Amino acid sequence: MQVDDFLAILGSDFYAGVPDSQLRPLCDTLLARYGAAGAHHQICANEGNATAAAAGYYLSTGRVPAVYLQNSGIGNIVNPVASLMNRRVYGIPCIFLVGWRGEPGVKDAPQHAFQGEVSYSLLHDLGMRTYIFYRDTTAAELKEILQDAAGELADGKQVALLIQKGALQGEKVSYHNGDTMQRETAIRILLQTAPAEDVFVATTGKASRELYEIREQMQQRHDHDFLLVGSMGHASSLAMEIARQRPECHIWCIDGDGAALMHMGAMAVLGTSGLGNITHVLINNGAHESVGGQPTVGHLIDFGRIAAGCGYRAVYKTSTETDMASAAREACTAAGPVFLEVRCAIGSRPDLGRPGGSLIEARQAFMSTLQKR
Ligand SMILES: Cc1ncc(C[n+]2csc(CCOP(=O)(O)OP(=O)(O)O)c2C)c(N)n1
Repeated sequence: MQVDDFLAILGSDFYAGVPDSQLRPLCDTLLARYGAAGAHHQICANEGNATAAAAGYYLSTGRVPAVYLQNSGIGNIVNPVASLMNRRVYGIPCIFLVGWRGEPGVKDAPQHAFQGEVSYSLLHDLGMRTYIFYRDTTAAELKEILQDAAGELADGKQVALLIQKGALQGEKVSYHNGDTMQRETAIRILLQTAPAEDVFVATTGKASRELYEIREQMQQRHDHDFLLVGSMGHASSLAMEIARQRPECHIWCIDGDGAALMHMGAMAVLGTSGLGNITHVLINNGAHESVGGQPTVGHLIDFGRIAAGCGYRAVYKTSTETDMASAAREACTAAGPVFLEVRCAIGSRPDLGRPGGSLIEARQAFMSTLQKR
């Protein structure tokens, strides 16, 4: 279905969410119509925040809001759905539009398999009447779904549409910022600068895929890298604990601005950890590049000052290849926790691959690297 028709039938006039590649036509259309932050649309730092923003909209207007998310974000909505919106609490109606990655029977990356399998039951267990929006759902069928949902919403309940891959269509928008360095270039410079024995933890999305491919190109093994293929926003916490348990290793955490914002409290805990052997590299393209490039607030805030305020002992910022190499060299010897912000363009190679092989084997290889030290 064309996204314009979908939105016309849905009829909500407030949308909050976190972008998703499968919901890209919806995200792009909302951005084109309403911008990233306003009275009709708000891109949020995480899906739980989006749920709370939707609740605020309902409280102020009495109208039913919609929240959009990839099913990976269901975990983030559990708390505000169960303890704020639920009918036994405040009874706040809301429509959840959930991109269905890892739908059983549809080929997808391993981190989506289990999440895809349990999405329907998780939404159901959260008390939401859940409808599947298929690739061939018609306008008449969507209207019927919404008629059925209206009773639930009027009763202060929430409903969900679990949206199949390819079910929404629309014009793709491409996003740009004023920066020029590619994220892949920045990651390559890091690998060329860091001593070979250093360990890397990389965030969800294309940063991990690029790290994997650069290792292939450099004919290096993958056993010094841990890729957070899922669990967006948690790379720095995982890296922090490796740094603490393995003080003889230097850990580089390659993070994204969207991911860091998603659980920004992690920076306060890492920054005050006193760990000397960790460098938190924030690739800041001001966008959710991996799912289409929709904006974050990453270019509207000062991460360096936030990091300094959170206790990081050294803070660097770069946007050029030359600066990047010298900042990375300094980070190798500075007492940590070190924070290195790297301003990057929005973009990636169209032929970027995905890590091959078993994730369990990758985990075992990584653990042996840590245990050998
Ligand atoms: C909890 C959760 N919400 C949403 C997603 C979908 N998702 C995967 S990568 C990504 C964007 C990450 O943005 P950023 O950290 O800025 O990195 P970039 O892609 O720009 O390199 C999103 C939204 C996810 N994997 N998990």
